Amino acid sequence: MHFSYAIVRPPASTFANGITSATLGPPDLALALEQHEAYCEVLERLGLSLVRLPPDPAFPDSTFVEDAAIVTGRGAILTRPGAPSRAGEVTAMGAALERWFPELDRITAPGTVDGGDVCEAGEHFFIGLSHRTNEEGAAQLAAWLKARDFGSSVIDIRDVPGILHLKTGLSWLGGRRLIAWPELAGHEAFRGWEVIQVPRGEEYAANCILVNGSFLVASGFPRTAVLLRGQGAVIEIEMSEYRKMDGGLSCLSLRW
Ligand code: CIR
Repeated sequence: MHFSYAIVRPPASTFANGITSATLGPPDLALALEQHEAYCEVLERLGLSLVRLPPDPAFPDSTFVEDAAIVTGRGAILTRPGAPSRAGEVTAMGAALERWFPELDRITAPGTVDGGDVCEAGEHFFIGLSHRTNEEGAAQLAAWLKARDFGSSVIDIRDVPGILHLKTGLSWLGGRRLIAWPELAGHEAFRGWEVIQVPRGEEYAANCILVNGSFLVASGFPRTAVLLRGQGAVIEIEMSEYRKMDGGLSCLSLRW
């Protein structure tokens, strides 16, 4: 899908208080802001108009805008994030999206969904069942997608060590191609798909995005960059401060 818009939100002063399992030390806010701006410039260079939400110190993880909503070519739905500290992020996201999507739907209790668990692959969506997205949430989303003529399949990642969201370990490369962690690559949901395995030691780079013909990938993962270059243009983006907070490249923007 061709993207025209993206919502972004810089990290707030409280960024280091967000949830993380990483042991890479606290993020440097000034550097995180610099990296965020560089990320935004890449999106603008690729033709997207950015909707920039103001940083909100009440929500340390709110820079990860992708988790609060799912936007498709056939409508948008607000999620119900699985981490209690992130639930309120949906309010600002709803206010921002309403202008483009007046009929905004939402995941309702007891369902929970984090957008990071939802991997769009053209007409099909892979939905991760994780410690953030529960069965009820996944079922609500699958029904919502079906009503819009999208297919979906659910992938249980709850027992995969080290994976926060499905998209931590899976990205769509266009067509019927995916890139995935080796642990996920053999899943039955990928029958009929070509799955490129991210090289061992470069797992973080499996979270990449295809934006208007270019692959955006975290810098510092040369073997993955070579694999992606075989598929199209590659733009590397420094993500070090977001990685410290378990954040992947995709979650810094919500694109449509
Ligand atoms: C969290 O644990 O919720 C945040 N610190 C990181 C969220 C990253 N989001 C994503 O990968 N989609």
